[in-house]
Amino acid sequence: MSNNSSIIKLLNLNSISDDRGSLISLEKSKEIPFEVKRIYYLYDLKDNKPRGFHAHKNLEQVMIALHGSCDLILDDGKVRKSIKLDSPNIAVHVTKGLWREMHNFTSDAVILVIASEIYDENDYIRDYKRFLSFAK
Ligand code: T46
Repeated sequence: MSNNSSIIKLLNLNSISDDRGSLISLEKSKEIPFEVKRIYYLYDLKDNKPRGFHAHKNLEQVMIALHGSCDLILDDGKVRKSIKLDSPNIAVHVTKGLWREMHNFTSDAVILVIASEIYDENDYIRDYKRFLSFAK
C-alpha cells in the first residue's frame, strides 16, 4: 500500500507562525470544500483498537490529527491507499463513498473531523462486501 494517490486528497493549509507559535484557520469555501454541519473528535485512542471500517454514501469529511498520529486508509473499491496523519498541517479531504480505516493510533492522538452532514447511521455502509457493490 502506498500514499499520494488521487483518492488521498490533501488540503492546502496556511500555517501562520511567529515566535509565539503557529495558527491554522479553516474557513468555509476556502480550506473546507463543503458546508460544515458537524464537528467531532476522537481521543483516548488505543494503538491495538483500529476504528472506521465503513464508508458513507453522502458524507464528506476533513480529517486532521491535532496531536499524535494514526494511519488513515482510504479505499475506493479498486485502490487502497494510506497516509499517516501526524501533523496539524496535514488535512485530508475524505470524499463521498470511500471506505476508511484508522490504525496505529498513538495514545496522545486527537483526531479532528469536520463533516458535511449531521450524524445519520443510515448513511453508513459497515459491511465491506456491500461497499464493493455500492462502489461499482
Ligand atoms: C468516520 C470516522 C473518521 C454519534 O452518535 N455521533 C457522531 O457524530 C458520530 C461520529 C458517532 N456517533 C456514535 C455512533 C457509534 O455508536 O458514536 C459511536 C462510535 O462511532 P463509530 O463506531 O462510527 O466511530 P468510528 O471512529 O469508527 O468512525 C467515526 C465516524 O463515525 C465516521 O463517520 O468517518 O470516525
